[in-house]
Amino acid sequence: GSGRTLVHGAGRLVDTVLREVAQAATWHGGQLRHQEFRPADERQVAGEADTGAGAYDLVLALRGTAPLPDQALAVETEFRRRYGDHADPLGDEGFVLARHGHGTVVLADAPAGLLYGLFHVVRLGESAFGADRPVERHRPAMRLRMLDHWDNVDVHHQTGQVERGYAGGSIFWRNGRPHHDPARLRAYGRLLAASGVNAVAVNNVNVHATEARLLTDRLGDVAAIAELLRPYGIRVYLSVSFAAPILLGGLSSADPLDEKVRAWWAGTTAQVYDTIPDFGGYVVKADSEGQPGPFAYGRSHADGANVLAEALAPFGGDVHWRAFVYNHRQDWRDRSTDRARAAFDHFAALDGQFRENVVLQVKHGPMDFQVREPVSPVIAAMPGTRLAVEFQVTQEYTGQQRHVCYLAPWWREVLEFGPWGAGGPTVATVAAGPATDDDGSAPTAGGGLVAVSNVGDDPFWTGHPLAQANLYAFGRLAWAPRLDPSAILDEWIDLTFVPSATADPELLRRTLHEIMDDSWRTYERYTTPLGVGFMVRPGHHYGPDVDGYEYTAWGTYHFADRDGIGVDRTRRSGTGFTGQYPQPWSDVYESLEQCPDELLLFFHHVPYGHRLHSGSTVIQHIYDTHFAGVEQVAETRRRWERLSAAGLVDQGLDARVRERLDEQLRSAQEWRDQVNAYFLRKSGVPDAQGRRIH
Ligand code: GCW
Repeated sequence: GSGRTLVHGAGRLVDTVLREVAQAATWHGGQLRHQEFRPADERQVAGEADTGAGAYDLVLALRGTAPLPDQALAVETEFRRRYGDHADPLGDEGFVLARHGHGTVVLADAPAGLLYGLFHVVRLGESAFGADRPVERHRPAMRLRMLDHWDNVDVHHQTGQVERGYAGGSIFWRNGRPHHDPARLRAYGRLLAASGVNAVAVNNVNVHATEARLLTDRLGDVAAIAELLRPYGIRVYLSVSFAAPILLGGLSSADPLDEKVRAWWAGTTAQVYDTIPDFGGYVVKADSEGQPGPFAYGRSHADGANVLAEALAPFGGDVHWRAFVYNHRQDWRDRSTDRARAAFDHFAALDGQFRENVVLQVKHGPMDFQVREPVSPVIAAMPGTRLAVEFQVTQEYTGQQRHVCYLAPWWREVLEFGPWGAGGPTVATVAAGPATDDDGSAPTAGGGLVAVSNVGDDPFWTGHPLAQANLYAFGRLAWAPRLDPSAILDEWIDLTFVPSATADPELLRRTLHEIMDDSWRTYERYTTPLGVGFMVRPGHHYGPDVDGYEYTAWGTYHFADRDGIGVDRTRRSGTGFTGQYPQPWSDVYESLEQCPDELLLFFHHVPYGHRLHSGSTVIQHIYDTHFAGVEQVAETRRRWERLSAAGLVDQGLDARVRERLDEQLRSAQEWRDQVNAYFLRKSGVPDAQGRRIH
């Protein structure tokens, strides 16, 4: 078409929509080709052929602003016919999309909806402007879709600037100051909004001395970030120290029941909202891995969370209180302490005691973002509490952005998991909260989906260029948890590589799928078997070390000896962790016969000769998967070579991916050799296929 676009409506985010359309010259073969931008008059972006009359190729309209342009009105009518009179509320972020005759129309109730609608049009590319499209309604499943940055303002002596960051320095902070690159931050906001993310916590949950001050005398730094992200509908959150009343307020205690402490939080929070009126709230890691918390005063996590929530409530803010609490001073001889049990043991009994604006933020697994874990039983245990589920986009335990590991297939599995069995509510529905009725009467009360960010100031954003797909997939799944990971990957490929502009789009698309679709399972094959986890080098967590954590105070993870391997977490003879699950999982995991293979060693200690459902023995499974995993990485590398020989990707990106694939292959071989050799020595059972074990 001519590329004529009409934007109808007003508001800060509508200005963003206008700017986006104005910059659209490069989108999808010029479908949104723009020549002129006239914000002052009718808010339209006109193509070359614009005569000021006739139909637009694209109309983006706010429903409340009468009179609606004709094309929008036609879609509005069809929308009402299709969804009935209760169809109205699209919410703050939802939109309606349709194509009629020659125009594609996006309708929304609020400016953010228009922005998401526009990004959806971009995602659809040329197909948004092809055949007619009946009215579709899009609304996010999760009200909150947040990224937590584990960024420090200062370079921390142990964990660097970004804790568990694999993409260079922080995008927010540099050398103790805000990172002064407004264009980059705006681009980040755009990237996040295009992926569906609407909130960001700007500092590490481990709050060190400098970072604690972001709450008070350095609040201006946070406001500056909020200012740059606001045009993309992104709200800012802050990780705060529970000891802030002492550290910053000069009080002698941080006891949540102390009146002076309450008053300090209330006053400090009021100042935050004076400076940042749309501030999202606080994220708190308390009594966890050395962070201060309410235990020091004999108070509960509910007491602790509620004092912050009370301070935030008048302004509509939330406190995200993390459930990642466990004893990190364990003794491996003590078989009763079980890190997997900890979050449930600490929190389940507190259900119903949290204020309404407390969100309990629960890691999706009971452990710590391992390559394979069951779903955390806490997710099923707190019906009276708003829960947010936390993922780790940053690849701490999944290859640290040196390995290709597309995590969406796993997240999708987690989100679709039914803690009460098939057919019941899923993890996604717990995080989303009670569904919004069609009449919009029940605002969703869930805590949403949160993930630890994998972005830094790296030119490719994420270190490994292919790790961008994880960021994108997180945002998409938080918006629509039932999306198919492979379809999400297609979207990402189209948006990132614009295959239609390359010589061999099919080769490009097929190869990226071959490399990425199964990469998480491949990673699992050459690293830790059957759900054991944690066989990593202590501290930085990269590369194999089978016994690295086995005898440390942080917990014991595989209990391998000459007879067998795995952690007995049964009620009958183990730590009793299986009892934290409702039925049917409580019994399924308890039972050696029913427990799924991939979690066998998470729940059971078995002899090496134990036969899996797959027919293989545990020891043979370990050998086979490690050999196979390395083969798959070698194949991945060959596939990329073919792409690169065909000249289908940008040179800089090609060089970066090749360097990472070389390292992935080296590392995978190291994993294979260390794990196989270790278990050959422990078990004395040779490989049935007689392969050489190094
Ligand atoms: O996985 C562990 C990480 C820590 C992190 C902690 C947490 C920010 O190794 O680096 O601390 O989880 O989630 O709090």
